[in-house]
Amino acid sequence: AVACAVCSASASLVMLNSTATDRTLVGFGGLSGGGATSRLLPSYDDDTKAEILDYLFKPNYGASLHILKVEIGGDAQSTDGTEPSHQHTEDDLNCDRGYEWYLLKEAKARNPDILTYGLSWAWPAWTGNFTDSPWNAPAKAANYTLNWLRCARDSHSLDIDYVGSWNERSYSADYLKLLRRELDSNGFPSTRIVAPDSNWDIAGEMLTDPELMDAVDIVGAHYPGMTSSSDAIKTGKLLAASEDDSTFGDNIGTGCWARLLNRNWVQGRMSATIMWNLLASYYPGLPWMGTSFMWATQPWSGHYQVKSAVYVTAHWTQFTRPGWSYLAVDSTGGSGFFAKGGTYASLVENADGTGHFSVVMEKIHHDRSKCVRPGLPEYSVEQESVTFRLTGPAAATAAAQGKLALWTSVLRYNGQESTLFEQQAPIPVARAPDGSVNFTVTVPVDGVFTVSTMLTGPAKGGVAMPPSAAPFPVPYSDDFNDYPLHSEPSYFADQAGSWEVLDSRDPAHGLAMRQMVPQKPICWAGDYAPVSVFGETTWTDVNHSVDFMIDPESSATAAASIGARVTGTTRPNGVFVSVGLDGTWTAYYNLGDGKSAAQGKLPVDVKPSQWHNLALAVTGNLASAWLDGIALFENMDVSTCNCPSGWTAVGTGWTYEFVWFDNYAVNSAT
Ligand code: 147
Ligand code: CA
Repeated sequence: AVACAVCSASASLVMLNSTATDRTLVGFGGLSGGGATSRLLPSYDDDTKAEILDYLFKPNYGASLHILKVEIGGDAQSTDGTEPSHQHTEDDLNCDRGYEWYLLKEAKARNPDILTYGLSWAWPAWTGNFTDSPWNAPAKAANYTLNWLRCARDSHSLDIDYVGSWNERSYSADYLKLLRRELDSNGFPSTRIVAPDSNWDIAGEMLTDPELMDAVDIVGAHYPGMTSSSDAIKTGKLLAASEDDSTFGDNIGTGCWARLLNRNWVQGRMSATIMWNLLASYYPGLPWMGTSFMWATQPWSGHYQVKSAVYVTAHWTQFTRPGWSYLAVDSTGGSGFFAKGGTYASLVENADGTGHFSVVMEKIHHDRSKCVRPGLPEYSVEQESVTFRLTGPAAATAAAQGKLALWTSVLRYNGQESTLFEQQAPIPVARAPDGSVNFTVTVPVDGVFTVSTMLTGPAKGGVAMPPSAAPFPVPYSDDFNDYPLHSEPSYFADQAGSWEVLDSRDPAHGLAMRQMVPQKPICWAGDYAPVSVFGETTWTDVNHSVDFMIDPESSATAAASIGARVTGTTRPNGVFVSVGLDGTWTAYYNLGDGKSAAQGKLPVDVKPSQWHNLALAVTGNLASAWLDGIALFENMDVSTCNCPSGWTAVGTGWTYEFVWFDNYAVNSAT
């Protein structure tokens, strides 16, 4: 142990040598997508959207994120829904679909230095030459990815910093090398590749394949459990937890996150950590609800929630910047473990140790920092007085200022109030005879503290509480006539397939929403047939109707469907009825099991290009459905559905078809 001259005998001594610079900080960020996790955000009013985006992205305000990672929409289910592709088909190109462009631009508007990163979960079928993998047609897949970057640059003035390959699926060295060459020869030399967005295994191949080594700039692994591999470290590349957390956003989730933010560096030498997901703006009832910095699930009420992770993240993001250098994990470096548990990680502005200096400490109790995955080995923490001995250029900076900023958070549980990102009186500092600067801090259990030379700048922003939560407004109707072309109409949460607003060319209908995906994509989750859900997962008794038109480009198996009490994503349960070009109707309770509950002949012919109306009402155990006002069945017992409540839904039957919907009306829902 090092002798402690200036501190009390009971304090531990920690050395912070600001010349012991190590790897570069990439940054701390959030992930929108993988998938459809920001789906409801665009439907909020503009002022509320601005408030939410400020909490996430505005510098010196809230989470002040360094990195925004987004999904490159692939027309297939990617956890909480589908995100639309910029190329549904090889001939198609549209640079305005979805909400990720919006989010990227809003993030950049608040912080021009925010780093941006795109990654595919699913791919349109054509990108893999209609096989099950994009790696079967690397040239097509690379051009598809390049087109997304061109959309970003040419339509949205966004220079994307990082691009990945295929989320948590196989990587292809051929693809990664080709992508690097294509990026370089097509005007994207500064867009860097992160791979493989799964585990560390690619590192071994990088060590034996120089071209692959050159192609990959950052080795990114998911849920790495704070550890990387020796091969990954041997590559010399920056390492990232390019997706992490996924833990429900209460204070335990925030504890998980705080632990990761320090220990991904201290234990695994990762210099980026990205939370899945950025914003819980998807319907409660979908998978992984609320594993996010904030919740925004009610555009109709304006209600949203700011979680403790927003301000805890500020301890890192507001006191460091991408490009700063970590101090080494070493007893004479500047990052490591405290004697009584917990960690500290130091960063300096410049690689020579000059400029600003910050040290972030966390002492979250093991049981209150568990993430959803992977398991967390036992450790213990105790309150501890720590004397830090700062040396090198940062000591001179601190001494010249005469003080260091101290900001604290202490997470509390069981209804007790936490302190979140509170500015304390600065710590007075002076040079010791040996030139060092010494300061003592008592770090409590469940505390997150930052000490920094940044005396000004960081701030705790926020606005008054938003309105309270309220039920979805019923009756509700939408004629889709007031949306931009190619946009997604409010509240429809596509779970397979992808709908967008287009001109129906029928003056009686004007704009309507059309299912756009021509065949099953290269899926990430195993989609079945297009289906989009709507409303509240708590709805039991509903009466709703929709106009539909089967597009003349559809196949003979095309159908239009409507559902109630729907739960699930790719193969949902619920009470569904489909009417098809084959002249029959079918009632069924699961989209994927191939079973029908009842069938019959249609009372009127359904032909392509004709508009019809389909209505479904479910009350108690009884369901009724109508086509153009004529009953298909009435008061049918649906108790064997085992679907007590859920969203409403529309769909295209059992195959990928182009089906239009208009005048959607929820007449009643409770
Ligand atoms: C990740 C996905 O990349 C995200 O889109 C989202 O689904 C997230 C939810 O936690 O999970 O996928 C994973 C799925 C399983 C594991 C890791 C990541 N796993 O079992 O280790
Ligand atoms: Ca219309």
